[in-house]
Amino acid sequence: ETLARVFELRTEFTAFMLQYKFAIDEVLTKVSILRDEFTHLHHENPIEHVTSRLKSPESVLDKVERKGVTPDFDAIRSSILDIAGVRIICSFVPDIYTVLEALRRQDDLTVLAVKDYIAEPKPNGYRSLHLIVSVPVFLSSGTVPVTVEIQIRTSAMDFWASLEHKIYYKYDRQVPAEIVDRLRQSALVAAELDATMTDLRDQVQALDDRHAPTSAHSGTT
Ligand code: 0O2
Repeated sequence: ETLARVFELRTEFTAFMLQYKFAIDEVLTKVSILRDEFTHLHHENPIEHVTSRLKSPESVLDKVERKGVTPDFDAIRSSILDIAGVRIICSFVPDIYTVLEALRRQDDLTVLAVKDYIAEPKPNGYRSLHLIVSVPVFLSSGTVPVTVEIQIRTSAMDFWASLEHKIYYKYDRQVPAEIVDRLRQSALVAAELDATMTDLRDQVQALDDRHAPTSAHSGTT
């Protein structure tokens, strides 16, 4: 009987995790369509690249324990909101908000929460825009809403965050003060780089606009 329960739980867990995988697939399709549309119709693309990850079962259970969540599927579903994660990397900070607005306009995607760590960086210097969204996943048994965390950041923010993440886990979440300090400093440098790059882009765009052909016939020969 215990063995039967183990198999039952395993099937339930597989079904649980699969829903998050499908939700990632849905969001990736949406982002890929947006990206193609921007490239082909607007001749500019705010999306540099996109990655995704499904939290590992160990990592989900670790978070369940850390947050003191009741270990049942419904409680996990409503408390752990980043089991499915999609990360969108943009070149420039304003692009992040362009992508946010484009996602908000999608009828079948509900933005449940926005955390703007760009307007208000974390004390350690972390910057990114986080969205918690709900997307419908169409299963043979019916449609279920599934939560996905979408992180939107620039390449500079991503560079910083990936190094900080490695350091954080290398020191088992107990990073020495001196390193924390240097990371905070380097986050400021990354923010400065973002600001300079946006300025440069605006300058180049202004130049392009001035030199843009005014004649309706230009470029047709
Ligand atoms: P991984 O390995 O990326 O999955 P909580 O998720 O409940 O602990 P909260 O406020 O709900 O906290 O989530 P928040 O702040 O939106 O952060 C969730 C994810 O954002 C993290 O997932 C990281 O991916 C990223 N993140 C948040 N803060 C930092 C930070 O200070 N440094 C870096 N590098 N990433 C951060 P996980 O599960 O921690 O990690």
